[in-house]
Amino acid sequence: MKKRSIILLLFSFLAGIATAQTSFLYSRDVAVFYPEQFEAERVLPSLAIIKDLQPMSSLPANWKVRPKFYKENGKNLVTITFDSYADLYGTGEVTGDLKRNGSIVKMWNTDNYTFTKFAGQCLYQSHPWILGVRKDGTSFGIIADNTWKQDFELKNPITITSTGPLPRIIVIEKGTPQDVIMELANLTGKMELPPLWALGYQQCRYSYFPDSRVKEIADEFRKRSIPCDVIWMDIDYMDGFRVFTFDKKLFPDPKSLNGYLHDKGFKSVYMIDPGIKKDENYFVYKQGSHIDAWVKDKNGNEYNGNVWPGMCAFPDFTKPDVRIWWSSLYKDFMSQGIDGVWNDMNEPAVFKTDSATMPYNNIHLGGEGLPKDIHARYHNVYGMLMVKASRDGILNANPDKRPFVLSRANFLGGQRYGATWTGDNASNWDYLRLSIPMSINLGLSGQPFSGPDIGGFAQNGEPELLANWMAIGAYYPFSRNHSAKGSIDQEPWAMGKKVEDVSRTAINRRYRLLPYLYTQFYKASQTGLPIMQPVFMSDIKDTTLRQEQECFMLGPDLLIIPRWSNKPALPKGDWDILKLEDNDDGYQPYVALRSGAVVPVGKVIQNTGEYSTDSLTLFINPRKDGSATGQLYDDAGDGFAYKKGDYTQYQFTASKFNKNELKVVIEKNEGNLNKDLLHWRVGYIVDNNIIYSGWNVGKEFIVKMIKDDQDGIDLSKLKMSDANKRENKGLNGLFKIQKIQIKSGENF
Ligand code: MIG
Repeated sequence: MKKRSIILLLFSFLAGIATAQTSFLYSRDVAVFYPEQFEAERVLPSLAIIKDLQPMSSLPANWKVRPKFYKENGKNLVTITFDSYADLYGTGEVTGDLKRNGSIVKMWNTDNYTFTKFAGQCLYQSHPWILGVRKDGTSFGIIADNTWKQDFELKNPITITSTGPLPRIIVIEKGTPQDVIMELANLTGKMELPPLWALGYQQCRYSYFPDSRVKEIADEFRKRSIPCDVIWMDIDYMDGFRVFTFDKKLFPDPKSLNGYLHDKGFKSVYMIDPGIKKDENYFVYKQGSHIDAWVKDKNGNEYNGNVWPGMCAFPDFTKPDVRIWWSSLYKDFMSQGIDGVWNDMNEPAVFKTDSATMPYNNIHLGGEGLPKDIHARYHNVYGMLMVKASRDGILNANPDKRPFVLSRANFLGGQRYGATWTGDNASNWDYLRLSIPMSINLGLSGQPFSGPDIGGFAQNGEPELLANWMAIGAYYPFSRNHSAKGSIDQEPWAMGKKVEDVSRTAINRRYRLLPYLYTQFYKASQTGLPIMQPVFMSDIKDTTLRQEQECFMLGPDLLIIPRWSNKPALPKGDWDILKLEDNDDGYQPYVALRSGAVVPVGKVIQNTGEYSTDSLTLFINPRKDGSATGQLYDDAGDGFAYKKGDYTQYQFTASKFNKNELKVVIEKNEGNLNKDLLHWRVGYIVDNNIIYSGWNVGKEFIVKMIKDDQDGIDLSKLKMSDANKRENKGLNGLFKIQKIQIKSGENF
């Protein structure tokens, strides 16, 4: 096809005129496919894709993964046949196994308490995205660029059923899964670098109140020397669940409460829901009504639905003026000394309905290119548009600070606006196991910043579970303990000394790993690569790793092996186990260091306010030839000066010096930040023990290398706990596929 005719075709899609199915290359490795009779005005503009997908050239004849679009029984279908073998991943945060072949995923944001509704096939976020990894590691990615409800059947061929119009399909072809994910980030955007404090350990429950209880919790952390950065305020701080207000009795002076927390090195995060109480005397309802902010019912009247505050109106976040107004509400709110915001219930969840949300034929007015359309079209992006407006508001309120928003609902590309947690899990082993593939698949879907409620939300936990969950919880990108109203306490100390000690050790480890972890966050913000990675990414040609979902990688250099993992599939090669404490408590996962890696580790601190990159230990696992490399990213930990070059990136390089010596060099290879030279030492492993060099202040260091005689992880030598003998039904056994009943009138 000639360029001109492609452009003509494209013009006619945008004008909504029926055309023949067409395809083109957007870039060398990205193909775009439009169906015949593409209904552009019902699908575009895309809220996921940030690039204008103009044709570069026609599709080469040997392009492998190609969709077919068709209609059958009034349904809009896409089928995609792929090679004879590919392992499928992605599709967001849903339940089930890491490897998603054979599963069904419904793209429909759903408030899904304990994940049991709709057979667990849809949760709070939708990512119409599949990553396919072939035997040889070459990989493809598929985006079904559509916000309407779509069902993905992950067989060969893949079948995508849209309950709205047909999507356009974007296919990425690359040599590795990592390259596919980076291209996904190029198309859908990246996470902005969060403030350092958001990487700290965080404590939540539904809810800490009154304010004296919040202080008590904060004091306990400091008294017990358990590091913690954030205390969270759930809905009970509000006056009758009216967002942007404070209960006069329980939280009479939020500013002084936040000041108290700040003095002790804590940040505070407060919840904001989308449901606005229908109350003529409530300023948010009054202002919103004044600007005609509310989502409309099918007759064009204000829609009301029941949530925590009772009858509520819901901001129509598709309207640009509503987003601006919503942003403006954060100004006074944040001035109370609030550090971050938690957007919940933004699927949007509506009580007393069969669908768990608002009627599909409600009306959103749109604007600035977004057309007026029904809720069915905008449902999946309601949360994303809300968190975008929230982020803008927080940034306007505090322009010199990096915003932090945690959102329950979101959509493909939503990493641009906020982090996420995986919603209402439960305090039992199945959910602990499930949390790992859930966060990994979120990372493989573009969202690197996620984690579950550590300890479990619903139900009462018990000490063994909490100890094991805290031990692994130190390695989730988002590390927060949270529990439901009515459930027993599960702060680190709530279940006795043993759990408290295990928790302290685990959290100490997280804080020691911060130099490495923050570097991984920086890389994720630059490349889109996940922070919590599947084990198979450590060796993409080794197909025995493709189903491993108990162990995971933290960045490319650390392999995390939970003590309860059962015969895990581990990568080959010479991995060193980092013995981080003198005494093994039996709960801390094994942390293995990749051959050829240098990982910077800091000191134990009580919160990120005490963070410093002075006195680093560089853990080194040199290859047989003595070579190893690593990086450290360093900046002020907050603010935006780093965007103007006020940061430092160090490169660590080890090489064989003499026969029994290793030379380690530190170079500043990027950034203008003039920090004092690092004070550092080297730690390397011999016979399972770490040998430390003395401290050094130079740029170069020679250490005696005693022969490293380890040769790969000998699993039989790793001591696993008895927890792996617990009944393990497999993750899919937990959520049996049931027929989904949707009442007539609710379907579309
Ligand atoms: O209907 O705000 O997932 O984390 O504690 C429950 C109360 C509403 C659901 C969230 C949960 C939060 C809870 N919320």
